[in-house]
Amino acid sequence: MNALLKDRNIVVMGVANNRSIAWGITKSLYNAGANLIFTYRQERSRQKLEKMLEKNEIEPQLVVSCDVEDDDSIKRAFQEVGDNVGTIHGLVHSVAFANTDELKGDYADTSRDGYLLAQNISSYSLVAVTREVRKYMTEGGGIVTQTYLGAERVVPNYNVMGVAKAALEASVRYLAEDVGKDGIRVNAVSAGPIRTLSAKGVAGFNEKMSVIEEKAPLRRQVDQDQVGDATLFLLSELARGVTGEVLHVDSGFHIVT
Ligand code: NDP
Ligand code: N5H
Repeated sequence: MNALLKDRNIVVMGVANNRSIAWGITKSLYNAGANLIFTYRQERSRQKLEKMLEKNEIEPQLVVSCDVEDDDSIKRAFQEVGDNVGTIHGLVHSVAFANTDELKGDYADTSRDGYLLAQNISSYSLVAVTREVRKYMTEGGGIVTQTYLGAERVVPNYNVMGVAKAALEASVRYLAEDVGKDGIRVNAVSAGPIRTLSAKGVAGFNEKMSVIEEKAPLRRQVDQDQVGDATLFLLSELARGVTGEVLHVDSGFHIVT
């Protein structure tokens, strides 16, 4: 237990189950004293989340529906959060989506619809959400999103998602400039492979995991708790001088060849 986020109202988007990166983040933020607000898309995710919160004796401030494909849904969600908690001090964006059949084979075969879908949910959503949440971040604060090395390098199979993450990382920089004048910082965590619901069944995932143990400087897997603590750091005053940054939490894998 620490008090890095004591009395801070933080919105967490993207808990689907107890393997979600956003759930690892939830535990770190809760242990730092944050008041937590959650958004979910699927009813199944809401049910799982509420069970997990109960089991871990975490009392949420609010749980609201938010489909990031839909501007009205985003607007409604943040209005409801703002009406309930007043000031928001932080936001965790941990959502992405692409069609599974476009996460393999040639990137050149990506369809227009599939490209736009990945960009819409995985990248544009950060822009739309920042626009809404900043209205309630009247005391400054932090926004943190989740990205992957495939934004910077060609990682086989990551394909359309790599291009969406590249746009997401560029958005982090442009948004950081926009909201910096209001004392709001925008950063990303670039995590190594973690076995989650999204990662399940995608081609090449197991190989990507095993190479971390062989090649990364720390020679061990990355987990949700490590990403949680790095996200906590970026949301806290400890990172008050950090914005527009992509922080790798990948056992150092990105520095080796
Ligand atoms: P999860 O499957 O646990 O989480 C993905 C989340 O995205 C789900 O909660 C899902 O909600 C949500 N989501 C998808 N579409 C929408 C939408 N239209 N509106 C709102 N929410 C939506 O996987 P992860 O925890 O792995 O993924 C979280 C983030 O971490 C993603 O950005 C991912 O790219 C990133 N990441 C993951 C890595 C990994 O190895 N796992 C590595 C690096 C980055 P619902 O289920 O309710 O639809
Ligand atoms: C190089 C790799 C492995 C290959 C690429 C994986 C990319 C995964 C990202 C997206 C988010 C996965 C995805 O959209 C899956 C969906 O098509 C199907 N799944 C679902 O609908 C589930 C039920 C819901 C909960 O999922 C979502 N997203 O809503 C990358 C890996 C080494 C690292 C990795 C897995 C990165 C990443 O960005 O997630």
